[in-house]
Amino acid sequence: MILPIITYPNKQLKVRSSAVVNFDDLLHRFLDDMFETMMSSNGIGLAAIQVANPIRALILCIPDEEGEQSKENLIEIINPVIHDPKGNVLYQEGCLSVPGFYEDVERFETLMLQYQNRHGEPCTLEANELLAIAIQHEIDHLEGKLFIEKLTYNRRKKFEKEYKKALKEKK
Ligand code: Y12
Ligand code: CO
Repeated sequence: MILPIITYPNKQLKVRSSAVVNFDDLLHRFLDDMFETMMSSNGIGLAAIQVANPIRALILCIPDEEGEQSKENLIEIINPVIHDPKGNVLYQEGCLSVPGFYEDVERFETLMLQYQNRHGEPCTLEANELLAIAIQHEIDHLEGKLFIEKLTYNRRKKFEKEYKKALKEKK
């Protein structure tokens, strides 16, 4: 089932998500719906709060060298914790909850991630490049933070003006 994606400035996006404790069928069906929703919107990452569920779950499906996304590359990440972040990198980010806007954001270049999979099993992964950036972007969602909050004052002002204009034109 494709779920509606909440968009900025909806206040729900500011909610801090809570830890997942039940790794049951309901969670599995919800993760399946998140995948369908993300793929139907051409996303590469989606946090549960973006579809109005404030739980610490996110999914990522990084495209391969040909730019193709396949379910084999889907990573379901629950209750994540970042360890050992290193380096800095600038990347132009976009977000399904801030449609139509892309901005350069600074992130750690590499990191280690501890998380649980859909069965509650502990997992570890080492991330770099786009995966590391996407993990940080999605974990920020779990804290109620959007990438636009990392912009400088002037860039944020410019964004707000353009976004408001785009919203008005949509109506
Ligand atoms: C690097 C930077 C950010 C992330 C987080 C995941 N972000 C996305 O998956 C963004 C997807 C996105 C897709 C769009 O296309 C459609 O909606 C059809 C899009 O375009 C518009 O809204 C017009 C914007 C963002 C991971 C890695
Ligand atoms: Co996002």
